[in-house]
Amino acid sequence: MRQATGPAALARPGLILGFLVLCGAARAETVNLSVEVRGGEVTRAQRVLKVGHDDTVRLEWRSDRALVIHIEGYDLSVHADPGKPEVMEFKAHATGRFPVHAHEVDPQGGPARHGHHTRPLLRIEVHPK
Ligand SMILES: [Cu+2]
Repeated sequence: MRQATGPAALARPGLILGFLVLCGAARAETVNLSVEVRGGEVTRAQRVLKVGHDDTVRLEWRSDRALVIHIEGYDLSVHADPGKPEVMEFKAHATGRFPVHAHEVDPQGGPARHGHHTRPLLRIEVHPK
């Protein structure tokens, strides 16, 4: 059978998938992201952060109040204070969808309340390449 060429061929899902697998396998990137938390919320555009499998993710957090920011699954956390950006760096070794929670810090200096009953601050999606 003759192979179709041109835009029609590119639109075939199998070809596109093959293309992504071939191109993505060798190159893990470093992804720099900056997230601003205001009043315990992020902008709509930052509610889902997408990265690729095995990328090195460098995530900078800014917050207008003291928070402990915690990525479920990866179990990473940072303590973000107003005027003091914190950077989280990790390799996205596991694919999937990972909720990120912001925990209020006790102003009295006690331990951060830690519950995951509330809506996550955002989600990180790690996509296969
Ligand atoms: Cu948590």
